[in-house]
Amino acid sequence: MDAEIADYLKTGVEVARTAGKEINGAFLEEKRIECKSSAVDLVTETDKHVEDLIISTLKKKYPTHSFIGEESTAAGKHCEWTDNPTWIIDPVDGTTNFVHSFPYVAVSIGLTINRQIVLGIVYIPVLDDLYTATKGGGAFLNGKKIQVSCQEDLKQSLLLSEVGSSRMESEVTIKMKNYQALVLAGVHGLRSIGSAAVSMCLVAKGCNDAYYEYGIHSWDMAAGAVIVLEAGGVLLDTTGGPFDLLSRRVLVASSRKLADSVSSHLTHLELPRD
Ligand code: LIP
Repeated sequence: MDAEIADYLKTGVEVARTAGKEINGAFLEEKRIECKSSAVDLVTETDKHVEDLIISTLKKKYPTHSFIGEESTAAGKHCEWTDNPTWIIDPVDGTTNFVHSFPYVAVSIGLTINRQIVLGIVYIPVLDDLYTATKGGGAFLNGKKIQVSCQEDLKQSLLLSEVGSSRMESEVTIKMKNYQALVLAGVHGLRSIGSAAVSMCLVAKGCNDAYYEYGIHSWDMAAGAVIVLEAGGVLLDTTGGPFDLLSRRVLVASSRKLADSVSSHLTHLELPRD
């Protein structure tokens, strides 16, 4: 691995672990909750504090780098993605899980250079599971190489998706229609665990075969995207076209064949870009 990327990875892992300690410390405590875009789009003090901690640590070490963070964007900072090295951060991916002390909560840190995702770190502090990947360097869970399943058959597959935080009837209707189409197509199961980053890592690890979601953001997907690719998976737009980090939608799968089968059952949602 390139020495510069190795240094970024080491720093990113250190800060993710520090952030994880903060999340674990607050996990069973009572949380002060605020709402963002909807009554079910939640944020806690921990989200804000952990994002500040991650960005200030990385900024100190890499003062010329750029940053996109979920909570800074929610607070009004423009989401500007350029060729400059850009850290894309979700301090607490799975905030609703965190609020309910449901353990799938992750620190998600991706780094893009020239708008290519070059590294991804997803740390689930409650489980002490650390997923990492660098472009061309493979994907790992707690230092052990991981690989997607070899599933190609929709009828033999276990899938993941989410209803998300929009409560617009037209969006919810399409999401439910998609669930119904896949269930009736005969999948083994369709799970929702409340975190895009964790969902992508479970596909990378091979214990789930595909995940798609509409309505998520670059910070939910950046790290998981490179982890799935480096584990041998495919990363696409939900239509089966090329993945676009700002498009608010994603489809990952163990194989192109399975991705195409999932995509063919979806009614697609167009969403405002990040
Ligand atoms: C969450 C995503 C999840 C989605 C939720 C939410 P957050 O991110 O990871 O997949 O369904 O609506 O966007 O807001 O907890 O960081």
